[in-house]
Amino acid sequence: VELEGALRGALAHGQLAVHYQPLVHLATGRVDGFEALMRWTHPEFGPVSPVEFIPVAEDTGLIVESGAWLLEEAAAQTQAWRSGSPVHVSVNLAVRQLREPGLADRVREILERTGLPAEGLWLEITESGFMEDPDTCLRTLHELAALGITLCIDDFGTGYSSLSYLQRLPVAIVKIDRAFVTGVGDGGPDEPIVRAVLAMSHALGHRVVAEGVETAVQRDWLRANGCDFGQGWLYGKPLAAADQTAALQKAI
Ligand code: G
Ligand code: G
Ligand code: MN
Ligand code: NA
Repeated sequence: VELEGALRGALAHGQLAVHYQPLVHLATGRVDGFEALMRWTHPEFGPVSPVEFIPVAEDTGLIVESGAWLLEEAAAQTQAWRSGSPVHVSVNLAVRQLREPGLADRVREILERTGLPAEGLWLEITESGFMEDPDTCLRTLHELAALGITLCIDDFGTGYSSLSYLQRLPVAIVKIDRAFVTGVGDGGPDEPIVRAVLAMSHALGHRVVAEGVETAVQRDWLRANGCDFGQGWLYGKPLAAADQTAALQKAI
């Protein structure tokens, strides 16, 4: 309850910020885009982890307003970057947002206002997201895909993974959870699983992002096994937009 009031205040008083983490095309080492992540710095208590405040924002419905704010901020920043290089931005969608009537219209309006083309926007959803209200969610996902937006399944392999979603949802990207990426390279225990996810995703025409890439050994294994993109501390931590602009100038 306390956190809820503080979060309302944060939204009203500009305490929320967007950080960006690079997502790299593994074959070339070039930055293909960024994941936008919400950050909150409380004037008294300092940084509050999204692990704490995102669930509160979801439960209270504040995620709808703060999520729309983040999407517009991230779209405007990315459109500014695109004058130099054709990057995309990937934004997390909470279940609550996905169930909001008129989400696709709202997203379309944000694209129009910021000038970001639909091809410059990826939206990440989790598998648990569409379990609650599959009909509404599926309809919304189809509307978003029809706009030309790229949809991603986030944290793949954890939670309520269902293989049928891989085929039934209009997604183009599968993001393999960091829990599995940690265990690849040097004969690590998760190599068979990651190989299988890559084969299955590619057979369905999806591209694959490995999350949480921290070492060159992991990167080399992922590249050798045909993974399309990597994201993680090896390439860069989430940082303010100004700090990522420099990263765009070079291949990693
Ligand atoms: O960035 P970090 O690892 O601290 O984020 C922790 C969790 O919070 C992750 O699961 C991430 O997806 C989620 N998260 C971060 N920013 C947003 C956001 O803007 N919207 C939603 N729905 N989740 C976010
Ligand atoms: O659930 P989601 O994938 O959106 O969460 C992304 C979160 O993962 C971010 O909060 C980010 O801080 C964290 N993260 C990103 N890269 C790495 C990494 O290489 N290692 C670890 N431990 N966490 C990471
Ligand atoms: Mn994500
Ligand atoms: Na993830």
